[in-house]
Amino acid sequence: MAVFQVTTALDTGVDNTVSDNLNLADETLDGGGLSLREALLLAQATPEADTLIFASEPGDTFASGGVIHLSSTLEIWSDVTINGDLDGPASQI
Ligand SMILES: [Ca+2]
Ligand SMILES: [Ca+2]
Repeated sequence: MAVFQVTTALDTGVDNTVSDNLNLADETLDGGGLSLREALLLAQATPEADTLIFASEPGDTFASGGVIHLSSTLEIWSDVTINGDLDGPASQI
């Protein structure tokens, strides 16, 4: 299982696409960081179940929550957990 950390709320331009070689470093370094779409596509390219988390330390994109405006539908076709609960299960965030 791999964990992919989403670091940008962008879903446009190069953050809306992944290259054919599906390389984490390439997708992290293009555009504003690793987008939800990039992380999802990378996760779905692995044979095992993976988890997506969101960068939420102080100073990170999602430190105070955040909204990702998707430019098109996200399709999920493999076992991926999207953990968008930034501060644990006791809150409503
Ligand atoms: Ca990117
Ligand atoms: Ca990209």
